[in-house]
Amino acid sequence: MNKFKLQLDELLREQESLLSRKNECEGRGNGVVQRYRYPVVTNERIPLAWRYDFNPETNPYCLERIGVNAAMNAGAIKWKEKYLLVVRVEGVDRKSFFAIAESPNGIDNFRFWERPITLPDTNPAETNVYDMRLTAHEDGWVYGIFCSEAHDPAAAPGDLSSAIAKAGIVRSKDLVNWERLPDLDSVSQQRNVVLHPEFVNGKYALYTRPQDGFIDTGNGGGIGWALLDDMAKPVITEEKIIDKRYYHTIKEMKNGEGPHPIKTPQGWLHMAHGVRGCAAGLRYVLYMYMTALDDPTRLIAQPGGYLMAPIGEERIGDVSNVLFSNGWIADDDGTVFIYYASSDTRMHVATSTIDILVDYCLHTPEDKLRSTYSVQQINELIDKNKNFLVK
Ligand code: M1P
Repeated sequence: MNKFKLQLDELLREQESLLSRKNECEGRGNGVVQRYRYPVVTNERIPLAWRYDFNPETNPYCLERIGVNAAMNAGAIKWKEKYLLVVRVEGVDRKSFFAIAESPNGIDNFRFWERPITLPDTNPAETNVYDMRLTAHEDGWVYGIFCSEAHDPAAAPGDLSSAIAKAGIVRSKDLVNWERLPDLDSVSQQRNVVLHPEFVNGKYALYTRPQDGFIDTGNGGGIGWALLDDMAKPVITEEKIIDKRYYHTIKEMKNGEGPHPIKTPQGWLHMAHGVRGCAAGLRYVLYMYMTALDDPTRLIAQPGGYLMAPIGEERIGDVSNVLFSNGWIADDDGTVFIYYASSDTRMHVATSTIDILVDYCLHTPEDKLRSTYSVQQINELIDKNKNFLVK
């Protein structure tokens, strides 16, 4: 056998053993979520046909021709009994695009469809696209809302970093063919925009994240809410903040809605990311909150602190100290698959149940915003526990 074929076979074998490796639950943890040991999608799992030229005449050294840097921030949906991630794949050229990886059980064996998603190219200024949230809306379409980024046309000469973030919108009925709708029209920049799955007062409802600049949210006070008459004419006329940021909390600097909320008998269950600054830079964690069924803008539960923060190898990557989630799947039996990326590098899964997440939201003490109240909450728990001490 020639050398080229040996090398290619070896690459295929190595990748297959990675793709087919069974994932393992890491144990009970704090009881709320169970992490799984191995990442579910990484740059190494990107199909070799996307990266290698398989022709020995044009690739005599069997070199990778198109490198992939990261596979992260995936939207998620259950589709024809399969667990699908719309992964943000980032090339070594720093451009991101979307590609669907599919698993039979939600925790391992994620394999990419034959080709990445080809988005309709409607705006020549659009340079980068990322972080798609999927919503199977009650109108019958599956919508994908993502960040569409362009160089700021008003940037001073020589300023090659200033950028503009907008919400791009696509919809599909088969997840293969995507119709591009106009970008969301908003007075501020927007990232982390998410479509609510139901009509609210006959309108489409969006979770927004108004921001003054490309990085800083500035006056944008937190996660917002806006109603639209028509997804094909998406203009924000009014926006209100429903989940605010506060001083000295996990979301002091920024926050953003994760995937669309899950409907439960007790209310809408939300997951979001919160960002604070520290000497090591920005720290991104995942947190939860709940809103009322009859008014998805009314907060009914705000468990204090984070649900998940980066641990172990999750803490290290391209942008270290980051957990980010824009996809989860609630199964009919109540299992919730939380898909999250660590440090802008790789995708993981953790599981929980709707009942446990609701219990977590309704019974975790709120952040009362001062150390003295934190001690008070612990003392209250100790007092309560006195009658139940196990000898
Ligand atoms: O690098 C961390 C994250 O930063 C941005 O999120 P946010 O707008 O909330 O700060 C996004 O670029 C996201 O993709 C990235 O994971």
